[in-house]
Amino acid sequence: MYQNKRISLIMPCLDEEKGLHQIARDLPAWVDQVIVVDNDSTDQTAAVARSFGWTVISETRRGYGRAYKTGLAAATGDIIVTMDGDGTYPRNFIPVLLDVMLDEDIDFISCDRTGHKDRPSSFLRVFGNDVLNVFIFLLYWFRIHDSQSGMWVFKRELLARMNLTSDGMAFSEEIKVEAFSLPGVHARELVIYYHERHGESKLNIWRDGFYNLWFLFKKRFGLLGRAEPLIARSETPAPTLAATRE
Ligand SMILES: Nc1nc2c(ncn2[C@@H]2O[C@H](COP(=O)(O)OP(=O)(O)O)[C@@H](O)[C@H]2O)c(=O)[nH]1
Ligand SMILES: [Mg+2]
Repeated sequence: MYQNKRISLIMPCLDEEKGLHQIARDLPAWVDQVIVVDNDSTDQTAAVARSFGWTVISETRRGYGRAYKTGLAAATGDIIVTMDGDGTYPRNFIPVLLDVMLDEDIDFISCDRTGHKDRPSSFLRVFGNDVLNVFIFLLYWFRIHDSQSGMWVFKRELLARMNLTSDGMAFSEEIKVEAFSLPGVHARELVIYYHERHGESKLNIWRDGFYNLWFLFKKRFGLLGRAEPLIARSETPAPTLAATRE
């Protein structure tokens, strides 16, 4: 619990046993629920996650977005935090992000890696991210600096209103497009640190880059239809009174 809110952490994982060890070392103890969505990893990802007392969901259908949809549907916290299982996103930023979220009544925070000068990223990745950011602006009319970031902090109740169709890497931009476009939702980007990765990236820069660009067009022009919401509206909790930190 943090400030009387239950916190769920969701991580899609494909061969991330090393990253999970690193995450477990400095994950705040007050995170109530940790869900690892595994896709038949060939290393000890599932066993390592269980050894920390975390919930492992085995998803047979491949894909980053598919894993997220399964994990998010199983989350029970009031607030959801997401990150890769590779250890790149900063666990010690979680309380800061939650403080900002609760103090400023933000519904969705997207973490921005682009302010970090030592960001371990190739030119192609930065360029591809920038191209996608520009197209998001042209197609959806909101400005974002890191459309491909995998760390988000948001109120679980938003899932009842989001149209999340992507099973692949485009899920990351899609959840932001939804959050920043939904009427009445206060969405913000905040800068975070970002660390070197353990293990190999599953991103295929050219294939995923072009696919994610094409995805933005398809979604904008209504070619993707509507997906079932991940949670029912009735599941959303009643508003709670502001409370003190645990
Ligand atoms: N369960 C599952 N996780 C995936 C899949 N593809 C990627 N991931 C995980 O999603 C996260 C993001 O992928 P990553 O390779 O780090 O992408 P990058 O951050 O863009 O280099 C990592 O924790 C991966 O292990 C998948 O098909 N299934
Ligand atoms: Mg990663």
